[in-house]
Amino acid sequence: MGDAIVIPTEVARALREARQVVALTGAGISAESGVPTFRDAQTGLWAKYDPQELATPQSFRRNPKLVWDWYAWRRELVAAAEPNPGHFALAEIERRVPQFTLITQNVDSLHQKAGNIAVIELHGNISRIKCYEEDRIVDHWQEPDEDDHPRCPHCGGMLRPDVVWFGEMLPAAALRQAINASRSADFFLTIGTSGIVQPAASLPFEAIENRAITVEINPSETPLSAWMHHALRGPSGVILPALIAAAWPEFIV
Ligand code: BV8
Repeated sequence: MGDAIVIPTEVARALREARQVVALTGAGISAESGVPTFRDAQTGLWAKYDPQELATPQSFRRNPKLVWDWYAWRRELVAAAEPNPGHFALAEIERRVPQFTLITQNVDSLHQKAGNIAVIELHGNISRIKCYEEDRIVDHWQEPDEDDHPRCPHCGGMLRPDVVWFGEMLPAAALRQAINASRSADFFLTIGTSGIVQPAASLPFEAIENRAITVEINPSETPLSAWMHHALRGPSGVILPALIAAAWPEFIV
C-alpha cells in the first residue's frame, strides 16, 4: 500500500470555500490513462524522435508524412485511452464549486470524456484535422495511397492536425479566456505540467497576481513549484480524489 496521501487542512478548506476555481492541466494528468507525457521517452518507432522537433511547422514542411504518421499514431493511442480518476475528480469539482474553468494544454479530449463542460483547449485537439493551406477544419478526406499525403477535399492542400505547433500562435479567444479566468481565480490548481511551455506556463502568475491560493499537483518539482503556496507531490489520479474527500468529507465516492 503506498504512503497515505495527506491533504493539508488549509488546502481542503480553501477549495471548499472557493468561488472561482481554475485548473491548468498538462500531459501528466493523462499519464495514468496510458497516454505518454510530452517529455517522457517516446516508445517504439518514435523513440528516436524529439516531440519538440516533430511538433513544428518546419518539420511538417520538411517531412509531412513523418509528422502526419506521428500524429496518426498518437490519435490511435488517445482514441484507446479512458479518463482516469484524476480526470473524473476534476469533473466532480466542476459540479461542486460555484465557478470552475479547466484550462488544458492537452490535445486528447480526456477532460471532455470525463464530463468537464467548461474546457479551454490552449493547444488544439489531435482528433480535429484541418487544411494546412486554408486553415479550416476538414471532417472527411480520402485516405491516400501509401506514399501520398491526405489532401483537403476543397482545395487539394495538405491536411494537418488541428493542434498548436511550437512557433505558432495559440487560438486568440482561448488564450484570452484562459488569462481572464486565471486573473479572477481565488483557487488555482496546476496539475501534471512541467511548467516549461509558454504562454501556458505564465497563467499561474496571473492567479498569483490576483492573490489566489495556488496548488501544484505533480510527482516532481517544476519551475513553478517555488511560486506555489502548496505542492501536493504524487500522481494526480491519487491526489485529486483525496483532495475531494478532504474538501467535502460528506461526499463519499
Ligand atoms: C507561441 C500541441 C508566439 C502539439 C504543444 C517565451 C519564452 C520562451 C519560449 C517561448 C516563449 N513564448 C513562446 C516560446 C516558444 C515556445 C515555448 O514555450 N518553448 C518552450 C519549450 C520554451 N512556445 C510556443 O511556440 C507557443 N507559441 O507562444 O507563439 C511565439 C512564437 C515563437 C516565439 C515567441 C512567441 C506554442 C506552444 C504550444 C506547443 N504545442 N502541444 C502536440 O501536442 O503535438 S505543447 C506540448 O507541451 C503539449 O501540449 C504539452 O502539454 C505541453 C506542455 O508539456 P506538459 O503538458 O507540461 O507535459 P510534459 O511532458 O512537459 O510534463 C509532464 C509533467 O507531468 C511532468 O512535470 C511530470 O512530472 C508530470 N507527471 C507525470 N506523471 C504524472 C504527472 N503529474 C501528475 N500525475 C501524474 N501521474
